[in-house]
Amino acid sequence: MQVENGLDLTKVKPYGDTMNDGMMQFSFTLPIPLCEESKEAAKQLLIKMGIEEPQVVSAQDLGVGYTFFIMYGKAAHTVDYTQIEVPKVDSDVMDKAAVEAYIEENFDRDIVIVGACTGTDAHTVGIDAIMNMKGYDHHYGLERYQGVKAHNLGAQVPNEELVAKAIELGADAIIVSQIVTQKDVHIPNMTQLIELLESEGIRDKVIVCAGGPRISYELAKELGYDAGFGTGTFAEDVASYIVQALVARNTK
Ligand code: B12
Repeated sequence: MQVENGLDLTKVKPYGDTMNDGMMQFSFTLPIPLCEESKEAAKQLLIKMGIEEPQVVSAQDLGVGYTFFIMYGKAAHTVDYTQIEVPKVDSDVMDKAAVEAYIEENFDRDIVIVGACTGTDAHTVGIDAIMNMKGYDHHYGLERYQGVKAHNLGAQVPNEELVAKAIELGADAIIVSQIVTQKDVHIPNMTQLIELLESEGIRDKVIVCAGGPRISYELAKELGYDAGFGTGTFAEDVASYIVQALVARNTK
């Protein structure tokens, strides 16, 4: 599958200066002091990772027996881009006005969405970006949508509190933000929410979505959620998904 500029989609390599040169940049820290031996260790690591001609571009002593490296090298491997299939949200993304029109056409009531950043996670900015009236990056949040009643419970919300609020408000959808993923802390927390919804007998009655910079659609599905949203998500992405999923489920 060759094309004019030398790109073969069945054998894609990183691009540095010229097509197929394979050049990549790496940055990482090794827990050893800055010296010639640690630079050699960094090179050997890259070689073991399948990188050819590794070069140390910058090595900085972090002052406590650690060294931070920036390295270049050539990737020996390629990927077959034509064979890649990524599970992702299967709905049309509508803008705010189109979502509002869709609600007007398909529902004779407001859609109730309850959201929170849950567990020990204190990062409010992600859920606020999606829900707050002022929105994020020129995209208004759900609170501003006609036909949506959005309730943002904030951060460090226990799953029990989120479920109780969703029941009290008769939520159509629960949206969860998880930003801290160190040591996979989000996995038991996200799983517990689904278990609580199941034990309350309402899992099938609500759309449940998760979002955050390290949340993929695939992970969310694996954990029992209806959809997952990663970086670069705006309110309209999740709003479009929710309203279309409700119609598909015939929840009017
Ligand atoms: C600001 C910040 C903080 C602030 C948070 C203030 C606040 N009120 O939110 C403070 C200082 C409190 C903080 C604390 C900590 N932080 Co902090 N923090 C950040 C920082 C710099 C920015 C996060 C942010 O606001 N991004 C902007 C928003 C808009 O982006 P977003 O969250 O990705 O959200 C978007 C999408 O992901 C998505 N999305 C997010 N949620 C949802 C939900 C739904 C339903 C949907 C549809 C979409 C969606 O849509 C949003 C818009 O596009 C990041 C580093 C970074 N640059 O990302 C670290 C970072 C997230 N923090 C980190 C850490 C480790 C911590 C601490 C544990 C540090 C510590 N040792 O104390 C504590 C945690 C405290 C706790 N209990 O949670 C790590 C997390 C690493 C990891 N893999 O888990 C990061 C990545 C920094 C790092 N590189 O180490 N932090």
